[in-house]
Amino acid sequence: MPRERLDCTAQGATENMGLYTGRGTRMLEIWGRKNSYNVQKVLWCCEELRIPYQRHEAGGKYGITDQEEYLARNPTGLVPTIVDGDFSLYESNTIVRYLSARYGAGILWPEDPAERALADKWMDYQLGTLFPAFREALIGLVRTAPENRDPEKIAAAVRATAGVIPILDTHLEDNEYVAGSSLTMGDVALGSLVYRWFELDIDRPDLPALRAWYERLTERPTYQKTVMVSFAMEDPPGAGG
Ligand SMILES: N[C@@H](CCC(=O)N[C@@H](CS)C(=O)NCC(=O)O)C(=O)O
Repeated sequence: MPRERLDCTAQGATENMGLYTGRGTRMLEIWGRKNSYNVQKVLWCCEELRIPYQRHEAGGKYGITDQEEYLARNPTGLVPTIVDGDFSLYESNTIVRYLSARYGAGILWPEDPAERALADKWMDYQLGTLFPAFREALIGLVRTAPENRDPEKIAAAVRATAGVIPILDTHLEDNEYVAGSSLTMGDVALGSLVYRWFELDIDRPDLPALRAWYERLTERPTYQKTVMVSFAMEDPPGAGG
């Protein structure tokens, strides 16, 4: 992905070297629009670990993702994609795992195998259970103009989500964060999707433990900066999500 051939706009790299022990002075590069819930996982992860990064607009109205150079890095044509030195990667949860393992061992990446498996399990729950249930509501309410929405599809997705999200609530009754007493990559994978579930105008069951966890997340400046931002449709037909 030769950068000079891509029309991408760097979006303010963080300056904090913090915990980052990356290769030389090369900065992590992230491709993806900041209103994408999958891109937000990666941005939030970087902020938590104080990894300096440079973000380039891609996806939605910014395009780029259908260019040959982009597709060579990420043949799905979706965002996010990262480049870390010579290494490039796509799939947001995999990226979060990679960054956590490489730059956040003992922080977002639990060193205890059982604790790590718990974080992993909740990442898989996000991708394999929660998102499939919620998907049509997200597409309908965020990415579709009001006049083109299918209310029945949206309602079915809202009901399906209400059927699976109590699993997370029950787990959080005895756990401050999904893998125990501190924030891990498991929370990072869930946080941007759950933000949308709480913020969209939909019916929600009352789930006190989930709400308490969510409120803990909202207190973190890193979450406020990367996730608690507008995910609204930009230019119809929309590029939110
Ligand atoms: N499984 C992929 C899904 C990526 C995905 O669906 N990204 C959406 C944004 S949330 C996307 O690229 N949509 C098309 C676009 O923005 O142009 C991941 O987790 O990275």
